[in-house]
Amino acid sequence: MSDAETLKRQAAARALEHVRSGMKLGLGTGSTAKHFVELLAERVAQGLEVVGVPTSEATRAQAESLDVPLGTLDEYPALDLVVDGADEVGPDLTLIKGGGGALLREKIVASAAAQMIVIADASKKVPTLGTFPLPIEVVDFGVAAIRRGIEKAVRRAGCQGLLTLRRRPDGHVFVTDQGHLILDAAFGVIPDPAALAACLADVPGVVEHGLFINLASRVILAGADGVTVLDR
Ligand code: ABF
Repeated sequence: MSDAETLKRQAAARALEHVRSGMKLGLGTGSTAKHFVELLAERVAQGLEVVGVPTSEATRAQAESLDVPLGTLDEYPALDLVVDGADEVGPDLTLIKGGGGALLREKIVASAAAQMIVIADASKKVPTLGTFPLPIEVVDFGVAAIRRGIEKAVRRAGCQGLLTLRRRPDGHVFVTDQGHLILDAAFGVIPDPAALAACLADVPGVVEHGLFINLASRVILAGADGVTVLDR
């Protein structure tokens, strides 16, 4: 396992310490969350009783293949805990998420959970959000007009930058699990995440964005010098 994967696994292992039998658990998406699901499956095989609610079809497939019992958010609308990754962790545990394209389900699941623990390698911690392009999920109608609406709105929050329609490695347009498209916004710096979130919420056609504000209660970062826990 590479050094980076080892760090992700360390963060995932620390998060697993928060899991108790009987919990309803949101299961995140991405390479770090994948480690968590693998470790969770080992505990389930040893008798831990949990129900997982996956945040993506990819995580559902992984969890199913490892025999982690699953349910839906309709069956379990109040979750005890969600463990998920992030693309950037900023001040006050504000996050950029959605690099994996699952931000909409991730945010719905996080909002349904009593606690959200984010796991990441320490490189994800930043003094100011925005180096990682902000994913903005939009409907599949009038994307050029939605893009113009976003460009206009974000200026009110002091942001500007190129919006790129996300594509898959094979060149086809990326479509989310909910059938939407993603515009990745390269702002460089997001001076006021809450103001930006409010501006984006006003744009017709924007379904959701990757700014997670006041959702993460704990961030577990694994770095070369050990594991750091940040609480909000
Ligand atoms: C999900 O996976 C996303 O919200 C985030 O975009 C990404 C992080 O992936 P990784 O753990 O692979 O860096 O959590």
